[in-house]
Amino acid sequence: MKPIVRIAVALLSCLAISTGALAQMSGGMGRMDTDGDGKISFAEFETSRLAQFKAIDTDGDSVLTAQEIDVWSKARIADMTARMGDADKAAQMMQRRVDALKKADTNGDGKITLDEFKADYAAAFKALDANGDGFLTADELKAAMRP
Ligand SMILES: [Ca+2]
Ligand SMILES: [Ca+2]
Ligand SMILES: [Ca+2]
Repeated sequence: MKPIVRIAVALLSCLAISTGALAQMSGGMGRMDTDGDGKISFAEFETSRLAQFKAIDTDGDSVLTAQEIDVWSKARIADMTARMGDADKAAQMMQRRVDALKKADTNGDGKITLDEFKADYAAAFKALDANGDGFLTADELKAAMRP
């Protein structure tokens, strides 16, 4: 798998809210396919990414600080632990999500601005959209999951 695709998959796993499993998402396309046409448009992808940004950006200044990410990740770990009953696994899964998120910090100042975040998910979408038609299909997501 190309590194950019791996990052994109890690990002996508941030979005599969119920289990974090891409497998589940490619089956039901998760919550991103809001119009239910069986594929994810960039607008749907973007809506979902921006919702996540907003959820992490608790002070609403359009910058994600390490502290905000830390607070978010701890809350998600607690959430997932309650659901899965496995604190280690929850912590591991969140670590991957946080690592993927932090890759968006392209200027390395330890903060993720909205611009950095947007550039990151635009690249992720492009990497996943194998045939370049502007939509992510279940097949493309499945292909990205294959090692
Ligand atoms: Ca759709
Ligand atoms: Ca903030
Ligand atoms: Ca930055």
